[in-house]
Amino acid sequence: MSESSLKRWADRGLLTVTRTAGGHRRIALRDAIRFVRERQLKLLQPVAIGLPALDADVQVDVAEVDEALLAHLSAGRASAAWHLLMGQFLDGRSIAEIGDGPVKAALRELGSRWTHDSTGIFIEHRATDLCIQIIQQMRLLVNRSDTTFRAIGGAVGPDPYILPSMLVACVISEQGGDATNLGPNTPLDVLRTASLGQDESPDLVWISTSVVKDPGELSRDISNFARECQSAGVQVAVGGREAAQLSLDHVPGLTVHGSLAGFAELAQSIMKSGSPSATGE
Ligand code: B12
Repeated sequence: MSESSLKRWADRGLLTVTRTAGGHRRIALRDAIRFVRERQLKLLQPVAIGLPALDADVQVDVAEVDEALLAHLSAGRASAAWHLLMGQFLDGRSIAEIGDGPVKAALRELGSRWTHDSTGIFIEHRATDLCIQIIQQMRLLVNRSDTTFRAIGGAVGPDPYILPSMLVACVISEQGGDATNLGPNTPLDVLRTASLGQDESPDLVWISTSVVKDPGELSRDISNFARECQSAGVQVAVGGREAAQLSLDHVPGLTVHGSLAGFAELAQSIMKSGSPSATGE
């Protein structure tokens, strides 16, 4: 775009800018990326803003993204996988859509294609790591300093899965929240201390469940925890591959989600209602 277009957008408040001491307009990278995504603009020279070059030839139709990602992840083609997912991200696809769509589909297929022998585990670990790298980068690009709510969460108990909780944290960041991801293998007690045992409670706690050893016990523990959260004014969102196995009590503020997209709506509603006082006093 021409410099004058940029100045016009900035002056009309469409593009967030700050001023340097000398009065020049300064655009933060995350604000530039947000603008590009919201308006579905094309980034001609990503290198100019510190991103690796995006190969225009790698543009893939949305309907073919799942298949293409699976092929790249299976073969360990890191750069092709990066181009594909980052291209989708910059085209304005939300992180929730990317997680519910190509990432989940490709990994599900990888899991069913191989038995858990050495080759299968090698391919799974490599694919998981590639996705982690890409999603982590997306999170940095959507992180903002002016967050409107706080969330904390992780994958509870013996759950070793990294990606699900990481994706939830990304969705929260994309919706303007400040997410602390405690990651896999987080005991529920640790989540309790981190969320209710601190000076200031978060607005939201998320729990990811991909591995559930004892559904009855975990359901009771989460229900009790949700009650404690309720009295502190904290919402609890549960999701994950095994979430449907749980039979949770009806506790106000406790919701179960089958997808990141549904959860993004909840995060958005918390964002819109502003940061409520979460002390429960
Ligand atoms: C990668 C992988 C591994 C890696 C994990 C690496 C890591 N540290 O993350 C390793 C190699 C460690 C592993 C180990 C095992 N695995 Co494994 N693994 C997978 C695989 C291929 C991908 C998992 C993944 O990350 N998916 C991507 C995420 C993004 O998708 P998702 O979990 O569905 O999450 C989505 C939603 O549920 C939602 N969501 C998730 N959490 C939350 C939370 C909230 C709040 C919200 C709103 C939404 C939400 O968002 C996501 C996007 O939509 C799956 C296949 C699959 N179907 O997923 C098998 C799979 C889960 N594994 C399986 C098995 C059998 C095992 C092992 C038992 C193998 C063995 N014999 O040792 C072990 C068990 C480990 C354990 N301790 O329990 C089976 C499970 C079968 C079953 N139902 O029990 C699967 C399904 C493969 C298969 N088809 O057989 N595995």
